[in-house]
Amino acid sequence: MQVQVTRDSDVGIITIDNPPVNALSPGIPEAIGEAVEQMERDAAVRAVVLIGAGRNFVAGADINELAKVAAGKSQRRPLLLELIRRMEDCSKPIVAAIQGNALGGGLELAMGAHYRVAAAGAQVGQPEVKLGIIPGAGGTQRLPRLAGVAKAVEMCAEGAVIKADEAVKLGIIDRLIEGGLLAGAVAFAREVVGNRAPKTRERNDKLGKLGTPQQNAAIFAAARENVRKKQRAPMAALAAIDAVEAATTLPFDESCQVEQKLFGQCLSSAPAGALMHAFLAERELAKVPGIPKDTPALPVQSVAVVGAGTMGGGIAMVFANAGIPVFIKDVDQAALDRGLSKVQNNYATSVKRGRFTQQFVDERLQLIKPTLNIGDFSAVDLVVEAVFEGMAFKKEVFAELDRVCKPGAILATNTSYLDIDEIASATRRPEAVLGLHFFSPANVMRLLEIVRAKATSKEVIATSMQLAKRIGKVGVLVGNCRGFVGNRMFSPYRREAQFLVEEGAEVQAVDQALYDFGMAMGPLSVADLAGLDIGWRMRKEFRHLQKPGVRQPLAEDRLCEVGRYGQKTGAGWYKYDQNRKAIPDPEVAPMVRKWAAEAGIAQRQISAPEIVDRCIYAMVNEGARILQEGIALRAGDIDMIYLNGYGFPNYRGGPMWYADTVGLKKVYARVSEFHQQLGELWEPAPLLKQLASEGRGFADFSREQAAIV
Ligand code: 3H9
Repeated sequence: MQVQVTRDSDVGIITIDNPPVNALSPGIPEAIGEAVEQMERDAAVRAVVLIGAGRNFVAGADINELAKVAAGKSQRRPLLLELIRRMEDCSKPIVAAIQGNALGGGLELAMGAHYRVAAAGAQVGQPEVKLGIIPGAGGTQRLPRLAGVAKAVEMCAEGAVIKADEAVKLGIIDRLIEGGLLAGAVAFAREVVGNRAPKTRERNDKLGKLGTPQQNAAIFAAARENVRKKQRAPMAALAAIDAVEAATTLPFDESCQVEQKLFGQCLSSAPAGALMHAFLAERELAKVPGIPKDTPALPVQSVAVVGAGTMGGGIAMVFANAGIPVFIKDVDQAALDRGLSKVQNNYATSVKRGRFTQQFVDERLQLIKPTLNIGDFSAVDLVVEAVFEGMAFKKEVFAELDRVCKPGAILATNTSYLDIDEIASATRRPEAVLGLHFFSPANVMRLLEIVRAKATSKEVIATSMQLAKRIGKVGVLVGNCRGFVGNRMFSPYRREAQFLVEEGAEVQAVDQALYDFGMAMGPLSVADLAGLDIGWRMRKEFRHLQKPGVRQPLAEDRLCEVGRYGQKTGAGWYKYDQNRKAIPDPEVAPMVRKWAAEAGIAQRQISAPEIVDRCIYAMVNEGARILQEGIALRAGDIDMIYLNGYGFPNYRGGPMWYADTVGLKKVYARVSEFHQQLGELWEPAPLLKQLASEGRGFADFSREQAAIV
């Protein structure tokens, strides 16, 4: 039974029991409604407690179900609005007892109760906007009545959750319960028996006077300005503000209709589909065929990092921030000192910005232990190698680590593109070797590619997946190939950005088109930030692998040849001032035109939509190959890599989701067109061709693959 009814003498108890988080899945609202009716009829019941089983009260409407509605695959909306009104109309006081999270529909349900009590550590919020929707069961109407207009606008438009003690101050929660929540809630319910049970929808004192909209006008104006500034696709946030505003200008029933209409509009919008996909895809990551959740993980109580450069230092900070002691080693004292001083500077900036307290930082720094002696690694559980990219050197490091580290210690490499199997071959423990590919700056970026080599054991993978969570990263399991998933797809994206400039597009036009598409930064600005010389060196190293006759990007190599490596040399695609602010450089276009003319590349006008299609579809076409090869387990995994590591707009769901929403028939047609115009680099991936002809999407393919496994 997902909703249980019991009694503690004169107090009826309704328990919602729908693991893992008591989401209001189909059938649950109906069952709560029946339980309320039963309480109403039971003469022995004088008050009611509504509580969730397990760690949470209710985490909201069922996102799996809402995602189906957003995708047009279901019409069924959660039947919450009527239930909440029915609860409010109950003649016996209902007390919502909140532990863990009361979010979205969960908070809306609690606001339909006459009182709310909470355990310490509980939190409440209306995070719907993060899913591209707004509260759809009266949340925008009842929250301002409890918390006041300004706070309700903020909570509904920004989606942040708040802790129980703040919720008490705001009037959302009536009392914090110390000790057992249920017993405390039952006692509270007895206290309020006989009181006139306040209906939230009738509590108008915090709304301002109805019919005098100017009272709150400044709050709404500031909120709108704020979300437009902070969010690239603020549709849901603006709708949430409109809905709260309606609460202050219209009678309850009418303003509820405004909320319903806006909720419906948001729910059928593309951003809602994309953001719900992102929520669910992130949770899917932990599901790895053949590695069940109960696969024993190895303990990771101490870590070591080889290499105190920018990457190594950042990685050491990640472990220290999670409370895990970490050695950091480099070849000489000077390198170690440089690395540590960077770490200290990073922490100092975090303190200045209010992200960490000085005490937190002092404690973290205590956990970072610099050393020149690899012998110190003999007892650690995990080593992450972050030395410069070069196979021969990496193999030497791994052979030494293998000699020094205890049996069973995991040896990970942070390489961005080298073959992990070959690195593992330098050890006698290939089962304990894998890639842990952090993204720069490692202490900030959420993404961690967990690269599985041929021999990597299930336990080592399970350990790494759990460790990713522990250190606050989104861990995505990927297969071993050049560039893994992220960089392998980024390479054609970057290649096309360069080609476009070589064919006549302005540098700024390329960046602007992709920024307007939603990317955090344009590809050429990203290249300047990362350093153009990295690709230049790599191209030189792998020149022997290039197919003769296939077009290669030339502009960045030439820019490097004239000393323009990007931000680090003050010039690349752009010029940079002393604050590293990009300034368009009139010298670049003539240089590129000259190189293009020498290479015989015809010049033409290129539109913004073509820029986007060229760059994004190049990425998607490679993604299709990655998916077919099994290098990524699901299309959603690729999307998670792009949302968390490459600045892809979350409201577009990731490159594979975006392609599905465009329709693979269309994507394939465009890729085929580019293939004809631009040659073999654009050969359509077989999977793209197949799915397009079958009228299916990458998500369908991933679902089928999962079913086969
Ligand atoms: C809404 O309420 C609309 C309303 O206004 C009314 C409309 C009429 N549904 O995150 P975790 C699953 S919109 C379905 O890893 P944690 C999740 O998929 C909703 N499933 O745990 C995962 O499944 P699995 C507004 C859900 O402890 C498992 O629970 N609410 C839902 O790190 C564990 O999740 C929100 O946006 C859901 N609502 O964090 C809150 N929530 O085990 C969304 C979770 O198969 N939820 N699951 O992988 C959260 O923020 C976090 O899950 C929470 C727990 C903080 C609750």
